[in-house]
Amino acid sequence: QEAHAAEMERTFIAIKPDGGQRGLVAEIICRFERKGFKLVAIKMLVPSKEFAQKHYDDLKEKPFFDGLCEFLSSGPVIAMVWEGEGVIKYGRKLIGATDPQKSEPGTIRGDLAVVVGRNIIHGSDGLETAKNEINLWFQPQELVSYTSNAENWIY
Ligand code: RTP
Repeated sequence: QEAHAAEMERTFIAIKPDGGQRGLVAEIICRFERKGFKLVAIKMLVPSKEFAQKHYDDLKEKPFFDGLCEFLSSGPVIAMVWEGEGVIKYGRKLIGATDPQKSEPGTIRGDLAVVVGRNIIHGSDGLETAKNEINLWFQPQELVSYTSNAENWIY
């Protein structure tokens, strides 16, 4: 069981300041929970602009980079790590396309957001990014390893 848990894939998910302000935290967590993914870390913080720039480092050449970092640091962010088989790719599926005008109904952005600059949630886009983002946002001791009985029924 322990070894199995240690091998499980993990992704970094963040509810951006607009999601928190709009009272969508429970709704978003609910969708990951119901699917069968497991929450292994969660905290609320207001990231500094410098921290936001680190998080979005790969986008530093984009014209929207400054506004994006300004926005991410403008209020509370709910930072989470979710675990489960295929959670990186499927988490992105639950989230929907970057531009809410293009995300399918049924996805978080499709159901709950309207414009790309206020798309309420972030999710890691690959294995490397997930590792880097988890390391950036969390200390190793903040990641909680525990056995959940639900797993015996999900897998
Ligand atoms: P995320 O990292 O937030 O999950 O989003 P993503 O991979 O789907 O999209 P990415 O291209 O990495 O962009 C990161 C965030 O930048 C904002 N954005 N604004 N044209 C624009 O104004 C624009 N394009 C992207 C979005 O908030 C996007 O989530």
